[in-house]
Amino acid sequence: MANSENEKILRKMADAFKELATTVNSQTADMEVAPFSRACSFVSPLFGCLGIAFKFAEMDYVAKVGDLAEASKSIATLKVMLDRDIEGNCVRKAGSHTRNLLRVKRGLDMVRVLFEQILATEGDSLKDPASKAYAQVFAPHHGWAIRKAVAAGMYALPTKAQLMKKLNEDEASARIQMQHYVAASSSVVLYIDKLFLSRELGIDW
Ligand code: 1PW
Repeated sequence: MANSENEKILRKMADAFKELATTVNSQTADMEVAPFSRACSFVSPLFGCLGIAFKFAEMDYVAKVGDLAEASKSIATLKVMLDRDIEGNCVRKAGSHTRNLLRVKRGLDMVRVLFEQILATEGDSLKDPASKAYAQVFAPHHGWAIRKAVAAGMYALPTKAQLMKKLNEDEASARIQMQHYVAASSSVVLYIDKLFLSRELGIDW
């Protein structure tokens, strides 16, 4: 059903990430927490469009983006945020900003792979694109129970046509916004990976 709340979800995501990517690519300024968490919040409604089975993914993502938005009130940049957790010896602690950032980054990356797969796949089913995105980004970090639940959720995904309708897009306009998000989010994801790796925090936990 068309829903005015869902108006231009893809465009908002694409525009917000294009702006972040411009900052990253300029290499002159550090990425700030506030615009980053704001851009991430534009991705949340997409999870909601993927069906009831992804409600848990949405809740987890929204909570973690909310933590980053809260952090942005007192911490200017992602770099400073990581450095504070390093100083506080709490990088990997459950609920730390750094740990939440790593999870949120995975969410962004999974959506990037999902869009890439949708763009490359014929047909109306989202099962293969979503399964591939999950397998590539999250599955290596999830235990058996979560992997099983996600696999079950793949059967409750909307079709591509249903998703387009929820997003208020036709296929042509959606493809363009997805391509923009794919390009922009990969710069942002790479930037975050480099932040972690330059501080020897690892990205595989
Ligand atoms: C687009 C196709 C749909 C695939 C959706 C896959 C979503 C997978 C995320 C499910 C997450 C819900 C369960 C929560 C898991 C947490 O244990 C975990 N969070 C994540 C994002 O991996 C770790 O969170 P923690 O321990 O740092 O709070």
